[in-house]
Amino acid sequence: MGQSESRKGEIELPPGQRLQRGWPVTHYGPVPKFRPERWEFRVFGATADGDKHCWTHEEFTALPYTTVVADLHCVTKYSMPGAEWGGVSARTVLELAPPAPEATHVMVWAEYGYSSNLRLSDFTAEQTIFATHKDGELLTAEHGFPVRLVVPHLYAWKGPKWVRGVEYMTADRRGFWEERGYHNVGDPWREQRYSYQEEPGEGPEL
Ligand SMILES: Nc1nc2c(c(=O)[nH]1)N[C@H]1C(S)=C(S)[C@@H](COP(=O)(O)O)O[C@H]1N2
Ligand SMILES: [Mo]
Repeated sequence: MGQSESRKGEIELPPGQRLQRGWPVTHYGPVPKFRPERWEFRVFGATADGDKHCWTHEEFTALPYTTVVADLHCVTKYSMPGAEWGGVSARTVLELAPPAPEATHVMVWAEYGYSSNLRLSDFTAEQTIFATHKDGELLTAEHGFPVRLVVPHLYAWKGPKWVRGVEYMTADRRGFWEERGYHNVGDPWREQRYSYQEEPGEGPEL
């Protein structure tokens, strides 16, 4: 049963969202070319041991594989229900490359400098996953191959496609869309779409 299905079998969507058939492609800028020999997944910033942790593509795809069924909610008001995302749980990354106790937020970095910030509590959520697959198939280039983040309980811009790294932070900082007018937290169930809706404490000063 997908997250979007209620016990009565109805699809429940966050306020203001409508169902989307198929899987549209939504992003800013070009689709990056994957170069396996240059690719690495890097965890840096406020790590527990103060070191940077890097995985090659081969190493990253050898990490424990898990699946999560979740919906994707785009802030432009469409939702794609019930996808099965497969890949590496954020919790696995946190275990293998733990943050320092002072870390409170993360910045997830993607190709071309796209980024999105998350509270550490959103990143450590059970369903947060670095997806390599959708519905059992490898992601296509336009959907984020080789790795995209999926944070099911937040709007989809919080999940960068073409992820290259995670920065542990000891204070919050805005990512790409969060700097450009989107809400710092981005909870679709509370319809946190735009930064002007932010309550005190929900984001760094603009
Ligand atoms: N690197 C990168 N990731 C991104 C974006 C982007 O512009 N660049 N757009 C986000 C937005 S707004 C959405 S709705 C989803 C769309 O994912 P899809 O194209 O696989 O449907 O990707 C997110 N991840
Ligand atoms: Mo989006």
